[in-house]
Parts: sequence; structure tokens; C-alpha cells
Amino acid sequence: MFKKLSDLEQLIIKNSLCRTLALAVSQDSNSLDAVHRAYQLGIIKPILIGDEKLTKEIIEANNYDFTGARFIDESDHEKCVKIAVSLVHDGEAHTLMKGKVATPVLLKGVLNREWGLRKSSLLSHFALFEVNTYHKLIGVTDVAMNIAPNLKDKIHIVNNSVAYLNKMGIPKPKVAVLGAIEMVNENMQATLDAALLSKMQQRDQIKNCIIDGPLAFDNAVSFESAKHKNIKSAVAGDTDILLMPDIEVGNVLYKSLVFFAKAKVASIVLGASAPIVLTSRSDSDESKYYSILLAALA
Ligand code: COD
Repeated sequence: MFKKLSDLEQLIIKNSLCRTLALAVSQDSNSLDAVHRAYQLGIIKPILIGDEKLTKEIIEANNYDFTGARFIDESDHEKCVKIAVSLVHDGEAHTLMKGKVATPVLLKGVLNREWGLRKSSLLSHFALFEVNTYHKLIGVTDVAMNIAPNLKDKIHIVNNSVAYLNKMGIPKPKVAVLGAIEMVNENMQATLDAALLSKMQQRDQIKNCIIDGPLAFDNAVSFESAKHKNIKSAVAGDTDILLMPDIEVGNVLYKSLVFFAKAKVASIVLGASAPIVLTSRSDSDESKYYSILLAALA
């Protein structure tokens, strides 16, 4: 497993990956900074869809060099999304990236039945964190797309993230299914789902990973915590993927890691016909850059 998000850069440069990226609603300085950095390194060729005047003002103010990039002038956000998603749908671009547009607006475009990017039965969001206090990168899913996943949805969410980490060279990622406690409580749906997911993995109904749950957050990320509670688990303290019970828990954890723990993060949507860079509007330039790298590897 990679220890740092910057390790992804070396892997991409070594493999000479270059993808055309469509940025939806491009008048966003954080996104342009990240796209510019990736463009200068030859990782992407950008198509900037948005208010061209505002986009160029940001480019000039920051002395970015976008020579050779394609601009599409459109000020309406929904139309920008439609153009960007359609470019990916039609194969003119390989990656979609969210710029200064609300997440639901972008996701509704992605899910459009005619020109959208549906492929697998469920698309899900995956965030990969570099936290100083943890010994490797750790995935968190789903913090931004599926609001209240049921058991069936959680199976898809696990499969999407496991398939991605398998591709990144981790043959059996360790998945911790989070609850408030590590015991099954019939009044806590998250613990029931967790127990079922664990059993499904044991019976090989969910493959290419090791699942354990319910685990409380401390047991999932700390071997000592698990030992203290006498929990015997192949996942506890060595988790690769934290499966969230719902979007509220996921989003609060995501923002706590970024704001309190100063963690670095890269975020994408998995399960679509093309990778989608989907970061929060408050994420840093660096986070958006790492997300482009994560998408390039997808
Ligand atoms: N994968 C595949 N298909 C989906 C998914 C998914 N994750 N979600 C919905 N669909 C399909 C449904 O099966 C249905 O066919 C169609 O899309 C419409 O479903 P609705 O009515 O549930 O979906 P929408 O269009 O109203 O909303 C979908 C969103 C993804 C926009 C919605 O779930 C949402 O707003 N999610 C949270 C986004 C958000 O605010 N994130 C903020 C965090 S920063």
C-alpha cells in the first residue's frame, strides 16, 4: 500500500499516463491551480468548460500557462455539466472533474440516462487519505454520493472501492465496516449490515478483500484499541477501507480529518464509465491535484 499521496505522481509519470480532462464550471481558482499543475507535468490535457472571461481572468492573475488547452464558453452551470459529461460520454475526454458547481448538479448530470456516465449498478464516492498518525493511505467511502445506503448499496460501494485498490496493487484490501460499537445491536442498522457484510465476505459472496465489522472507529484504526477490547480481527488496526454507515458520518469524518488532523485527501467517484474527480469546494489545490492523479490511475 502507498504511504503518501505523492507516491501516485511517480507511478503516473513512470507509466506516461496522459488523459483528456473535462473541467465542468472552470472559473474556480483551486481547480485551475490543480489542473494547471497536472497539465504542466503532462498528466492531462484540459478542456475548460465555463465562463471563459472569468476563467481567463484567474489564469492571467496566477500566470498559469494553458497554451494549447481547449476552452468552451458557457456560463450556465447545468449546461456546463451537460457539455462536460457529454464530452466524456462521447469519448472526447477521459476524465470528468467538478469545478465551481454544486455536487448534486454534477452528479445528476453523471446519472443522466441519455448522455451520462452510468456503468455499474451503483456509483460511489471514494476518498483516499494520508493521515500523519496512520501507517498507510486509508480509503473512506461513501462520503459524498449515496445518502443512506442499504445493505445492497453497501455491497456495491465495497465492490467499487475494493476493485480500485485491487487495480492499485492491493490484492486483498482490509475493509472495516463502521458502527458506533463493535457488537451487533439489533436497534442499530449499521451494526446489522456490518455483520452481514462480514459473513458475506467469509462465504465468498464478496471477493478480493477481507471484511470485518461492526468495528468502532478506534478499533478499526488502532491495533492497541482492538487488543484492549479483546477484539480478534484481521482488519482492526490495519484497515485499508473504512465503510461509512451513511453520508452524514462519512462527511463529518472527511472534514474532521482535513480540518482537525490536517490530513491530505484525494477524492473520486467510482463505478462510472469514466473516472470523476469530485472534491469538496473547500478542499485545497493540493487535494484537487491528488484527486486528478487518483482519477488518472483509475
Ligand atoms: N448510482 C447509480 N444510480 C443512482 C445513484 C448511484 N449512486 N443514485 C441514484 N441513482 C439513480 C436511481 O436509481 C434513479 O434511477 C435515478 O438515479 C434518480 O435517483 P434519485 O431520484 O434518488 O436521485 P437524484 O437524481 O435525485 O439524486 C442523485 C444524487 C446523487 C444527486 C443524490 O443522491 C444526492 O444529492 N447525493 C448527495 C450529494 C451531495 O449533496 N453531496 C454533498 C457532499 S459534499
